[in-house]
Order: sequence, then C-alpha cells, then structure tokens
Amino acid sequence: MKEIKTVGMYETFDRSGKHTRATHYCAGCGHGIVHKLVTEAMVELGLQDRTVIVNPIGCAVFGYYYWDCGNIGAAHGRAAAVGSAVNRVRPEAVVISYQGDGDLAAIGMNHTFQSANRGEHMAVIFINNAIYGMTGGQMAPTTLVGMKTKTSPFGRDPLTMGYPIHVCETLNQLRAPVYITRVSVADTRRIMQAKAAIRKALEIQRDGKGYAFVEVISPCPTNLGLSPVKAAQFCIEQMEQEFPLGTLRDNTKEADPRAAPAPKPTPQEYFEAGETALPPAVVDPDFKELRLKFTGFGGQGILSLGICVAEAARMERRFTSWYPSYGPEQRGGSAQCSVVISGTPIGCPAVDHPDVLVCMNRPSYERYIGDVVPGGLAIVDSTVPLEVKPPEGVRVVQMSAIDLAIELGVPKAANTMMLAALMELGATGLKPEHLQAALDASFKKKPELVEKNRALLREAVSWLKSHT
Ligand SMILES: Cc1ncc(C[n+]2csc(CCOP(=O)(O)OP(=O)(O)O)c2C)c(N)n1
Repeated sequence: MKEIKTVGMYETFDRSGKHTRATHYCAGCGHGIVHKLVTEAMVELGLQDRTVIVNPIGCAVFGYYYWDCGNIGAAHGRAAAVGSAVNRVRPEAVVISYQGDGDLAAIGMNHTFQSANRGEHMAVIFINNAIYGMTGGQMAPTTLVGMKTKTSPFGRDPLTMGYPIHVCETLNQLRAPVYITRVSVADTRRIMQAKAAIRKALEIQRDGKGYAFVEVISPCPTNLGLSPVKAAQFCIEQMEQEFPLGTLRDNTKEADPRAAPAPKPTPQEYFEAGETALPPAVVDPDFKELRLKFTGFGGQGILSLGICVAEAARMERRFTSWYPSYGPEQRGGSAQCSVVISGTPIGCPAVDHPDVLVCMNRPSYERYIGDVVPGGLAIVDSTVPLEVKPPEGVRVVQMSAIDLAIELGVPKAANTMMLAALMELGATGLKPEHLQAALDASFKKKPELVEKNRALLREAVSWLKSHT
C-alpha cells in the first residue's frame, strides 16, 4: 500500500485497536469531510501547535483520535463553556469548538448564545445534519418541518414541536460575533466553499479577532435512512430551502485584534482586593481537620453562625470552607451549612459525618444526630427533646439558645448563644479571641450591635458555666 503522509491528523484510527485507517463514521457522513477541512486549514495556517479542539458528545466525540493537536472532551452541550475557559487561561491558543446540532442548539443553546454574546475567541464549527446522529436519529432543533425521525415518527409538527431553529440568524442579532456563515459539504463545489469559510474562521483566531461561527449543512445518510447520494441531495434540495447558504456577517477587516491580556493578579492581590484582607492559609499537616455542621430553620442565623466560625478559622490562617444548603423559602424552611477547618487544602466542603453538630430545631436533631462521628459533640437547643438517642460515644450538650436570647430581649441572637457554647466547650479548636473578632466583624455594617453581641456572648457563657 502506498504510504500516505498525514499532517494534522493521526495516521491511523487507534480506537479500533488494530491500527486501522478506517474511521468510525458511516459512509457518506459529512463529519469526515469537515474533519479533513478543519485539518487542512489548521495545517496550512501553521496553527497545529496552537490549536485546541473541543469535542463534546455527539458523533464527533472521538475528535481526539483523529486530530493531532490539543483536544479536550466536553460534556454534552458544554463545548462553548469549555472553549471559553481555554480561551481565558490560554489566550494564545486557537480554540475550535466542534459541535452537532443536538449539542449546540438543544442542550447547549444557552452556552452557544452567551459565548457568542461575550465574543469568545473561538471558531465554532456547527454540524447541522438535521438530526441526532450518535443516539440513533431523534429529532434535533434543526429537523425540518414534516421530517420523520425516531421521536417525530409522523413528521415534525410545528404545533407541538416548534419550527427548525436558525442558529446563524439567531446569533446574527448579537453585536460581538465577527463572522457568521452557513456552508454545506453536499458536493465538491460546496466543499470548497466550506473549506474557505473554515479557513477564514481559523484566520480570525490566528489574528485574535474574536468569535467566528461556521454552520455546515452535512449529510447523515444512516439516520435519514437514505443512500449517501440521496442524503447529499436532501441537503441541497431540502435543507438549503430552510437554511439558505451564505455569509450573514463578516467584520473580519474592521475587528480589532485582541488586546494583550492584563497581567493576572497574584493570590495575595486577590486577597487584598477582598473585603476582609487576610494573609492566606498556612499549611500545617499536623492540624487535625475538624468538620462541623450547623442545622436549624431558616431565619435562625444558622448560615451566619457557620460563616462566623469559618471567618475565625481564616483569621487563624487555617484552610476553611463554608458550604450552605437551604430550601427555596425565605423564612422557616430548613437551613444548614457545613464548615471544614483544616491544615491543608480542603477537598470536599460537604460534611456528611460531622465531628461537631449544632442543632437549633427538632427536625434537624432527629435527622442528623445519627451522623455524628464517635467521640463527636452535638450542641442542641434546649427546646429540642432528646427522644432520639445519640450514637455511642457522642456527647450531647443542651444549650438554651432560643429561650435565653428571648429572655435577654434579643430573640434574633440565638445563634450568638450557640457561638458562646462552641467557644466555651472548645468545640472549634479556635481561639476565643478569633471567634469574638469574627462575631464583631459580622456586625461591621451595624456597629451599634457589636457591643450588644459581646455582652450577649458573655451572658451565654456564664449561663453555660452554671448549667454544665
Ligand atoms: C447530558 C446528556 N444528555 C443526553 C445525552 C445523549 N446524547 C448523546 S449525543 C446526543 C445528540 C447528538 O446529536 P448531535 O449533537 O446533533 O450530534 P451528531 O451525533 O448528530 O453529530 C445526545 C442527546 C448525553 N450524552 N448527555
């Protein structure tokens, strides 16, 4: 066999394991042609080393087995988001987002629209074959009216299924895109035009000029149930009626090349730009990680209590995370948050098995007490009946948070009472002065409450001293 030198593509399709030169595409499919056009444009423009192709899910999911350049696989519909990310962290890269019509115009439509609106620097190659190929022929957003698919067996009825979506026209209402065009690979003449469009989209990336969108009308014989020749005819005779070929916008000349990106702020600068400038955490592998969970009703100050503890940990230069979870209700639903305090970067901020559990109401006590680890501590409001037994080896302390706050005339300060209990019982391993400072800081916007809460904290500590 004559040796054929391939540039920009791997010589063999190794997914099949036997160094085969066959592809996974069906006979007559447009994907293979477009792969070749993208490769040629990339190589001719000398962009192979700078190119990152993003392949989401769809028939083209195996792009990385074919293209000899940078590749990233993306979740279904998320190529635009992944491409945007590559764009941000590697501004020198030439990003190509290669997507099917299901991927780009159904599950990924919002990503498509928003990334185009942001004018992300990428060339989007949009394969419009009017159907979901990979999954076996379901209706796509681009399926023609009356067209039969697996999920429109009587033909697409606009009354219940809407009309075909014209993506180029939709994007053409946005200001940012530089180039929007629709081409086809249904015959040789069209393929040459498609090549020119793809090349232009890549030139725009090479020159850092912005967002380029190339829609390619592409045959899918297998799922259209047509021979390759008939499928190509279908593209020309029917698809082009709905999706006329042509360039909707070409601002290549006027578009300014991207300005050099501003130097990235250092982590220290990020910190200093924040509201509470603090030095970063210090690695201390000997520090025993502490996992806390705060639970109760929304409105009881559960989330603020967690923030307060996390802030105190930050002041001690520990790694810390605060992870809230609450229902959609503004008041009265359940609320909880997880706080992790660690001597090393935190992997998971969710706390399923806390060392310390704070419960401000009965349902949360009953729901979470069984999760506390042996040797752990639960601080439970004294209004909660302890009918459910805590696990072996778990200490339960009842704190009069709600009633004492009412007695002291500040019902909203029940969470400050709980903070006092955490402090007095040494439950967080943090210095009392840091917990105090974090509490003060939480009232930064209401300075008149700082003294008040300090006094409440002292009252709560003395209550606890006389009751434990
Ligand atoms: C989140 C998610 N939803 C659904 C699927 C199933 N799925 C895989 S590919 C695909 C559509 C493929 O069609 P298209 O994007 O038009 O690409 P083609 O295969 O036709 O090239 C779907 C729905 C999936 N993989 N992930």
